[in-house]
Amino acid sequence: MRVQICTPTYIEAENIEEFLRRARAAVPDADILVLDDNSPDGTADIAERVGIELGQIDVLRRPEKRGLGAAYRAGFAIGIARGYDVICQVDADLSHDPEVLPDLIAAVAGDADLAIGSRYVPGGAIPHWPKRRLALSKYGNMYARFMLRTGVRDTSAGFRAYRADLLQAIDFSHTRAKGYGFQLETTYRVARVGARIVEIPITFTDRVRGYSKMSGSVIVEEMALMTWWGLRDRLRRKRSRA
Ligand SMILES: Nc1nc2c(ncn2[C@@H]2O[C@H](COP(=O)(O)OP(=O)(O)O)[C@@H](O)[C@H]2O)c(=O)[nH]1
Ligand SMILES: [Mg+2]
Repeated sequence: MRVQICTPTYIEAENIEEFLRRARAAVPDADILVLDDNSPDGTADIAERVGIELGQIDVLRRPEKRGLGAAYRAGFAIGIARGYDVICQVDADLSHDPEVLPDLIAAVAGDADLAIGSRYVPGGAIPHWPKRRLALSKYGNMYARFMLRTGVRDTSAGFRAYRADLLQAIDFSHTRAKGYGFQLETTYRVARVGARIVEIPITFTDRVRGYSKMSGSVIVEEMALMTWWGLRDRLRRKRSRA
């Protein structure tokens, strides 16, 4: 099975080297693709240097900061074109423990179509998040599950392994979320095609170095998309009953 790991970066110079070393050790056979949006702190240069040393690591240098959704769309398209069987996504800030990657990949090598590293299933945890961030994420995910009817507890998680076939089946390249809403949009599409999703509990460690790029506009986009899709589905169900 050929595996690709997609890692988006924006201003992760302090984290990218340790991330790549740990990821390389955790999944020695996988190819890693760093998706950098022209970070002004030289993240891409570090990734390239470490990549040459460790092997099987590519860096896609994107011209400007365009948001997580756009970075993933580019990375997944490369993964599909290169014919990988499994395509993973993981953050570079070490919030996602690269050592969990083999478990996510194993789930997809089994009978899952999508494996999510989940903070909100039993055994999952976020030990260090401030109360406000925790509440936002927790209630945001409850709202997502209610609106989108995915059955998934951690819809906004960015730690995942996909069967490449599934990404094609959900037509990922035509998703529209610019930012973090990409996770919601893909989960929503996966649930609608009836694919098998498993959630594997993870401990999400708050980043020790660098800063979060989550912003108010990200939250507004997520809320707007979820509400729009959820209401549209309810309207459609009502019409089809009438
Ligand atoms: N390429 C790219 N990566 C991004 C962008 N925004 C965030 N990231 C990366 O996406 C991952 C998650 O972002 P982070 O700021 O840690 O979000 P948080 O964990 O929700 O606080 C990290 O690896 C970031 O460097 C972006 O606009 N473009
Ligand atoms: Mg983070």
